[in-house]
Amino acid sequence: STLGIAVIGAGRMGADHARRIGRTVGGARVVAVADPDVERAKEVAAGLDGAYALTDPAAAVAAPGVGAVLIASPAAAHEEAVGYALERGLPVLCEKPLAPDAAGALRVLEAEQRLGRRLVQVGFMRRHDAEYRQLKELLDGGGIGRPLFLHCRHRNAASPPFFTADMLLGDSAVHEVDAARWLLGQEVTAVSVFAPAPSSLAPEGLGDPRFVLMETSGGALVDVEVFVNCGFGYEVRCEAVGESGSASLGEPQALEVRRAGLRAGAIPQDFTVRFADAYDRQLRRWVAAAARGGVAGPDAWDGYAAAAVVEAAVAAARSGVRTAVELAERPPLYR
Ligand code: ISE
Repeated sequence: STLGIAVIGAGRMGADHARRIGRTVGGARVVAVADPDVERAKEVAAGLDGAYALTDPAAAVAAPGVGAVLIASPAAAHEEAVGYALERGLPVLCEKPLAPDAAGALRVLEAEQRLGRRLVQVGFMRRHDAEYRQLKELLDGGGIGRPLFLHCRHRNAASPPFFTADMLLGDSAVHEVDAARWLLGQEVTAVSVFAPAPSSLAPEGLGDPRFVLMETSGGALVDVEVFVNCGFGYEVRCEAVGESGSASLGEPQALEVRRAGLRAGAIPQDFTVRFADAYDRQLRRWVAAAARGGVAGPDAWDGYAAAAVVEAAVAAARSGVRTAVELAERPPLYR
């Protein structure tokens, strides 16, 4: 049978996920699309056979035939929408971040624990990317020895108009937080945030770019350049350095053309292109798991831990001081 999905949020990612469910992911169909802007919801629903548009997320979750919920609204609306799904015992794929702050994420953990099972998966799609998975396998297998450093770069061609300095950490750098926790199998214990003089080509007040330094429970260091108005394209790179080797991902993979004294290759402009396969795999695995009432990827604990690190990073960016990450005890449900 087909899993009916309510999509909450018809912005860029909501529209992208909904399209994937129609095209590349079998065993599921979109039943309802909710967005405060009903025209936007209608546009997304129009491309999907039998889906209808509405404004109220609670009504979308409660719609007949809905068996799972995909949340792609702005971060501040996630907690409420997750709540509607959990009230009905429905599996959730929630776009990152799970919540804008640790307290909100903690409330999601509490709600899930009251139910006694894990229903919430967070959309950290890099965990489904082929290169990231290879790096994870290499590290887990001890292929380069104990990891000492992760050197990460996170560059977007341009930030959307609604982007804020906090989002640079909470919406962009949060991916590096999750990737580091997952790749290393460690928690982040402290964060420092530095910045060069901001780029004159970035919107004023954004504080773009930034340099984030994370310390981990296993004694590794993770440095991250976050530059969301780099201008030239979308680039996510990571070099892991271990005691006996190093490994890098995200190196240019395009066809290389040599002509007139130059070497050239295309750079993807956007995350929906660079991580297209990862988004597909994430959805396919989630649909399969959701049909059985579970999750297949980063869970609410991962969402909470990332939110706690981001909160410390936001504080560190404001104060200019290295900030320790305060993490709650990991509940048995997530061990
Ligand atoms: C966006 O929300 C994402 O999740 C992208 O992966 C990230 O690269 C971008 O900076 C964020 O704004």
